[in-house]
Formats: sequence, C-alpha cells, structure tokens
Amino acid sequence: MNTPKRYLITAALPYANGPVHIGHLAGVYVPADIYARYLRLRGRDVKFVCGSDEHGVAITIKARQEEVSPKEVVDKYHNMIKQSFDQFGITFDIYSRTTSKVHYETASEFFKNLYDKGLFVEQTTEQFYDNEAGQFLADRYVSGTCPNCHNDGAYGDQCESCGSSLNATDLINPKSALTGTKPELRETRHWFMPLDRYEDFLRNWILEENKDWKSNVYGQCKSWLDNGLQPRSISRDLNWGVPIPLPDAEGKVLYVWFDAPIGYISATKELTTDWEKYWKDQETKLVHFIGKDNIVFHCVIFPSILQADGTYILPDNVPANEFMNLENDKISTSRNWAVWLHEYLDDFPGKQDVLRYVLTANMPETKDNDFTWKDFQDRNNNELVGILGNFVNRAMVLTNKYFDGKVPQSGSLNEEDQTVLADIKQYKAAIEDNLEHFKFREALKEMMNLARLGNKYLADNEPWKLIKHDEQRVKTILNISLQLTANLAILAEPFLPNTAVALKEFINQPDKKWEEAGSGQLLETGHELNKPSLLFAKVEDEEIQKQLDKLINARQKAEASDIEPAKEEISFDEFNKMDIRVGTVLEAEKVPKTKKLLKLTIHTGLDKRTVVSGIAEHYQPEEMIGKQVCILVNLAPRKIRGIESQGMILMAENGEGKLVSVVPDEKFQEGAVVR
Ligand code: B3M
Ligand code: ZN
Repeated sequence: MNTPKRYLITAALPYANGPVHIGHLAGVYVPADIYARYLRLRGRDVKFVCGSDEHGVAITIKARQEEVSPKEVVDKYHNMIKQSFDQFGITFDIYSRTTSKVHYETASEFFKNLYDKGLFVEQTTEQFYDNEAGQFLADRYVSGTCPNCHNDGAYGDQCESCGSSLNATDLINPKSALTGTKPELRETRHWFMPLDRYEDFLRNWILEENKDWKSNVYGQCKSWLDNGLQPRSISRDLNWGVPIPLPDAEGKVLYVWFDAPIGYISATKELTTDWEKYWKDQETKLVHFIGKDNIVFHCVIFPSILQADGTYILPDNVPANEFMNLENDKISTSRNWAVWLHEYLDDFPGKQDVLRYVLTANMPETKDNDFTWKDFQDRNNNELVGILGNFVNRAMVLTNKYFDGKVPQSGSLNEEDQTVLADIKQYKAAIEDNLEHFKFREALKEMMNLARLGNKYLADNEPWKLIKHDEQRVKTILNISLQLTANLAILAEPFLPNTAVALKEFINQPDKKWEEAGSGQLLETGHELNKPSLLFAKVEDEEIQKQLDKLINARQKAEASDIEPAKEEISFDEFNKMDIRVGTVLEAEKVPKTKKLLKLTIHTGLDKRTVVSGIAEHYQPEEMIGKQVCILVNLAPRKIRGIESQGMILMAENGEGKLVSVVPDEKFQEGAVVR
C-alpha cells in the first residue's frame, strides 16, 4: 500500500437538536477518533473535521417542541455537544457548525457555481402544504405509512424502520406534523440534482473502483444503483437554512443534505488556509465516518455534487457502521432510550477509556450490535481490570518489590522468552493492519492479546515463587514483562488514550513514539520506574443497577409526556349539557371511497339514527354489528361525505393512535344515560 500524502477525516455532523448518545459514539466518533489518533501517531499529515448540523426540519421541529427559536435550539445543543466531545477526548482538529459565516458563503457559492453551469433541473412540482399552518411541509413535517414496509411512523424523507428513502408524496395517509391534518398538494418551484445523469459515473466509481469498501456499504450502494436513481430536490420551502442565492427564491433554502456535507469543506476552510490541498489534491485520502443511515448521502449524492463541480476529490473510503442498540432495544431519542454522553461523563468521571473500550469491543462494524450495562461491567472488570490492569500492576509491583523500581538486567533468553519478544512485533503489525482497514474491534483485540500474553507469561513463570532461589531468572522475566508494558503504553494509545498516558507515566517514558513499539528493548537496564497508581477500578453491581434504573425511569417519563395535556376546566353545567346514552349498533358499512369512515345505524333507545365514525381502520363493519357503544346524542348533526351524522360514539385512543370503543361492561337497555 502506498502511503497517502495526507488524510482528511470527516465524522458525520450531528444534528444540533439533542445531545450525543452511545449510538453516535460507537457508530461514528469513536472509530473516527481511533483512526485519526493512529494516523497522527504514525506521523501522517491528518486533518480531522466535524461540526454541528444546524439546518433542516430536525431543528425546526425541535424548536417548536421546546417553544424557542431554531437559533436557540442550535446554540444550546451545539455547545453541549462540543463540550461533551471535548471532555470525552474526541480529537477533532475543528468542531465547527453549519450556521457559521464561512459555511453560508461556501454553501451558497457551491450552489451558485453549479447553477451557473446549468447542472440543476428547475421544476415546478406538487408538494404537501398544510392549510391550517399556512406552510409547505418539508421532509419530517409529513409522516404517514411507509409504502414499502407499512410502518405507520415513516417520515416524508425516510422510513426509519426499513431504511428506504422516500418522497413525502409516496406516503400512505400523509399527516402534517404541525397540525395533524391531512395536507393538500400545492405547486412549488424547486431545483433538482439530476442523479440519473451521474449513474454511469457512480457505477464505475463505486462498483468497479471501490470494491474494497466494507460490504455493508458497497451492498447498499449497489442496490441503490440497481434500482435506478431519480432526480432529487436540493431546495426546500422553509424559513430556516442557507437561502437559495437566486432572485425570486424567497422562502426557499438549500436542502439540509445539500449543505451539510459541504460543512466538511467549510470546516476545513476555517481550520487552515491551505484547505484546498485537503480537498483538491488527488494525493489526499478523504475518509468519511458515518452511520448506515447516511450511506446514500455520502456515497451517492455528495459524490455526484462533488463530481459535478469537478474540482474536488472523492472519498477514498466510507467505512459506515451499522447501529448500536441498547439493552436489546433500538436507541430512541423520543422514547428517551439512550445513554447520553454528557450524563455518562457526569456519572463516571475519569472513565472515558472504559466507555471507549466497551464501544470499540462491541462496535457494530458489520451488523447491529447491543450495548448492555452488564456487558459494560463485565468488560471493565474482566478485561480492563482483570487482564490489562492486572498484568501491568503485577509487572510494576514485583519490580518495585524485588528491584527497587529499576528495570532489571535480562539474562540469557529461553525459548518462551524469545517467542514473547518476537510476538510483540507481530501484534504491532496486526494492530496496524487492522486499523488501516477500519477493523477496529480486531485491532483492539490484538492490543488486548498482548496484555493477555503478558499475563500468561507471568502465570507460567511464577516469578513470585522463583525469587527465592533464582533471582537472575526473575530479572529476565520482569525485564521482558516491563518491555511488554512499555509496548502496551504505546500501542494502547489510539484506543485508550488516557490509559496510555498513565502507562507512560508508570514506566517514566512519556515520549515514546509509535515507531519504537514492537521492540523488546524499549527500556534500558537500570531505568527508574515511577510508582504505579490504579489503572482501572472495578465497577460494582450497585453502579450498574443505578444505570438500569435510570434508563427505565427516563423511558417512563418520556412515555408519560406523550399523554395529551389536560384541557381547560369546564363547569358542571357545561358537562351536564352532554347527553350520552348507551346504544346498540344495528348496521355498519364502509363509506365508499374513504379509508377511515364507517356508516353506523344505532339504536339509541330514543330512536334509530345514523352516525358516521372515523373508525374504519380500527374496526371491520361486521365487528361493530351488535356491539354496544356510548353515544353523544345531542351533538348538532353534521354532513360527512354527504351523509348526515347524528351524534358521535365515544372512543379511547391508545399511544399508537389505535381507537377502541368505550363500552359498558354489562349489557344495557338502550337509552341508559351515561354520566
Ligand atoms: N446530521 C444526519 C444524522 O445525524 C446528519 C449527518 C450529516 S453529515 C454531513 O444522521
Ligand atoms: Zn418502511
């Protein structure tokens, strides 16, 4: 492999609409940081850029929920995210934001440039419009049933259940997120990226030239390309975003997925004046770290945009990860089912490396994986404490005890000694090879195997027994163990940076370089060591129980907040005005050409009357016949689809929007009063 002249590493820009959780970390930021640290340790020229994604409907929806402006939302979460990444030790060279001035300029220019070259298609199409709210409904402002998997909660841009990318108009039963009403179609003018024109380029570039991409990434790209690409709108009717830099485009902004990846470029510009080297020189290796839901944007859409411009390089690799679940359930912000980074940092001060370790060991590299607190505890106690901590501690403590904390002189080496020393080199090579190929779990395993090797070496040789009759042999054993420790101090760094600092301090060699690792002679005879402190502490059952309780409580709270807020108070007289009776359904049929409506004939005790009810998605007509219901009989009649509806039957709605009729729990005489 030729070593590239320089690297530009990007990590997906998190939406500034909430804090970062372990799913983000395991999927994107931990692997990106390991990679960046590793390359820097190897002396490569690296820029590692990221920032907050502050546009799009994700932000405006959050602003509505929190009843503040979009700007307030992004300021709050940008600062929070930035700070927690910093405390956690993600070594971005810059963490910028897409509301920066440089970004607005860069993104507008980018659009303008392609527009001037005539590379967009301008089209007037029909988009959903919410009459009540008086605005167009971009992306997540519309939800409905996914036409592919029939998930009820699909959004206007994507179904999170089956991962398919959608147009709002594909949704079955579309509903406005603003008012809950059914949106209507209205004409509006937009600019489209004609992806279909880039199909040949993409086929060749991905399917032929990038066969070495991870199979989950390659496979997703192939299926996109095999299904054929459609032009994709890159503008939105929204009042939050980078304005379309054209006359007559008021109220229109760039689609968030057009401007966000350009955020990588803006961030590089903010970072360094020679940013063009990182974006326009073929000798730069560009690597995008992302989660699997972002693959199409980074492998198909953004590359087409870069290609259209023609002056930029394309990503060399896009090592996307799959998803991390939590305690066997999908991580969900709305259900508050997550371990939030800022809370972890508060609850486990000084334990950044433990979380990095557990997330790397379980990294969802090829398939979804699961984080459990039990596994967190086990890996900490059995692996970090039991293997790495234990080995280093024994080597250090024995040296202090027998040789006054100075590296003892090695004598002649037996076969086992020689194998151990030779192995160090091999482990180093394996770690490097795995990291170069984005195999972070394997790389971590190799590093830990080195510590395992040390443990086994000590256990096999039992220097604590030998010391009584063969001090020379003990010197050799401890010399080798300390050489191993010194290697671990270097090789652990990309994965466990704080641990590496501590280890270097133990061996009193703060400046050892990556190239020096692999050798059995890192420490000279007589070199004085420092006193070791505790590297890792056990995580107790109570701490884990606390985290589990916290999770359950947070979810319960989130679920409770789903409950509709209480209505305004009314007087008893107002209540008493309602005349509710028990009735029996005599006939039921679907109202033709509607999905939701049933026409019911109800015996109310007072009369037989017709009621049109929106329950057809919850009850078949035949299920209703013979059923007793509670009916409000003095509601003013209303015409629904040409049928006069005389009253309303009472229904309870569960959390998923399913309607269930409210019935008396024994058979009643029709006309009985409900009060
Ligand atoms: N903010 C989406 C996400 O968090 C998006 C990534 C942008 S990367 C340019 O899934
Ligand atoms: Zn779906």
